Amino acid sequence: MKCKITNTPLEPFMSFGKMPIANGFIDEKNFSKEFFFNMEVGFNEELSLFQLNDHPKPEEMFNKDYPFFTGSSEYMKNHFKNYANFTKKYLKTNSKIIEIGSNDGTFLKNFLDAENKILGIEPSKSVADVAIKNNIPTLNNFFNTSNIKTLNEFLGNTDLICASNVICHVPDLNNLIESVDLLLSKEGTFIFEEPYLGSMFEKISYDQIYDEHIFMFSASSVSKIFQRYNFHLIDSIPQVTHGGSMRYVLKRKKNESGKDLKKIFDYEKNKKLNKLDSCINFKKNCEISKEKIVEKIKFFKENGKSICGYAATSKSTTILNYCKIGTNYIDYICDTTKEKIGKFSPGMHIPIKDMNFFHNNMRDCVYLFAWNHKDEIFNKEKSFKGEWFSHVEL
Ligand code: DWN
Repeated sequence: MKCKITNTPLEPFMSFGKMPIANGFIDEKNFSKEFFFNMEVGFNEELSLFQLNDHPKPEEMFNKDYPFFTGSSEYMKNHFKNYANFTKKYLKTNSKIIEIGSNDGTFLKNFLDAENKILGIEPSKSVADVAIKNNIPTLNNFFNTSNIKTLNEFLGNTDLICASNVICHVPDLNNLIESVDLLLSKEGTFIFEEPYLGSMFEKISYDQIYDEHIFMFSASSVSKIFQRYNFHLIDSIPQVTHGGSMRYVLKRKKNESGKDLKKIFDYEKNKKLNKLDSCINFKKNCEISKEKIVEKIKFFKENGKSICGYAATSKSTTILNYCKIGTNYIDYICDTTKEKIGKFSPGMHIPIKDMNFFHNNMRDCVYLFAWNHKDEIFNKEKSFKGEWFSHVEL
C-alpha cells in the first residue's frame, strides 16, 4: 500500500471486508454481475493522512447513473446558501467562480443573480443535467489538468474555487492541486469542506468510509498536502453538516490566519489525529460498534419487532456490508430519490421503497441511516411512534 500523494509506503490498519460501490443501487437482474473491492484503510504519518488502500475507478462511481442529488436535503440547501454568503468576502465585482464537483448546482445557484461568471465542473451526467436545466453553466467532465485546458477565460483568472464533499473523492490529489493552481488568480482563494477525521473518530461514524471517500482529512493533513504546492491553509472552520465537517480556506500567500486555526491544530495534536495510534484506537471502536448494533438488531427481532431503514445513504452501504445486515433483519429502506426507488441496496440487496410505502407500512423500529439529517427527518416524521435507532448516538 502506498500513500497516494507521496508514494511512501503505509501499513493498512483495518479492513472492512468486501464492499460494493456505495451508490451502486442495483436491479435484481444484475445481482450476479455486482462489483466488489476489498475496503482497507491506512494512515500516512508524514502527511497525517487517513486513506483508502484501494478503490474502484472514478468512472465506475461517477457516471450517468450517479444517484446522489445535493438538493435532496432542505437543510443542506440552506447550508449552501450560507456557504455562498461566506465566500463573498473573497470576491470582487465580476469575479470568476468555479465549483469542483458541482452536482445538481445547489451551491452555484446562489451566485446566479450576482455579476459573477460561474462554472460548475461535474463528472456525473445524472446530476450535471439537473444543474444545466436550472441554467447553471456546467462542464460535464472530471476536474483535471487536461479537461480544464480549454477553459481559457478561467485559466489564471479565477478568484474563487470551491468544493464540498468532493476533494476527498479525487484519487489524484497531485493533479487536482495542479489544476487549481492553473485556474486560480494570483490572489485567488480555494475553499472546500469535507467530513472531518476528528468527528469520525469521536462519533465512531465509520460509515463515512466508502469507495467515494478516498481520504478523510484534518487541518493537519490539508495543511501538509497543500504546502507541497505553496498553498497555505489560512482558515479551518468546523461545520455541523454530515455529522461533523471542516471548511478549509487556502491561499497562495500566508495572509493573516483565521483566529481559530491554532486552536484546531492544538485540538488535533491533543487528540493525536496525526498519529497512527488514534487509528488503532478507532479500529477497536469500530469493532465494538459493529458488535453493539448487531446485538441491538438481534434483540429487536427476538422480541418480535419489525425493522426498516430510513434513507438509502452511501454511508449505509458500509454499515450493512460490514455488519452483514440484510433482509434477514431489515425489511426495506425508504428513500426520497426516485433513481434509487425500486432498486436494491448495494451488496446486501435490501429493497428500496418510496416514502408512501414507509408511511403505509411502518415498522416497529427504524434504522436511521441519514443520522446526519436527523433534525430534518424527525421534523417530517412526527407521526412515527416507534423506535428510531442508529449506530451513532441520535
Ligand atoms: O460525500 C457525499 C455526501 C456529502 O453525500 C457523497 N459521496 C454522497 C452523499 O452521501 P450520503 O448518501 O451518505 O448522503 P446523505 O445526505 O446523508 O443522504 C442522502 C440520502 O438520504 C439520499 O438518498 C436522500 C435520502 N434522504 C431521504 O430519504 N429523506 C435524505 C433526507 C434529508 C430525507 O429527508
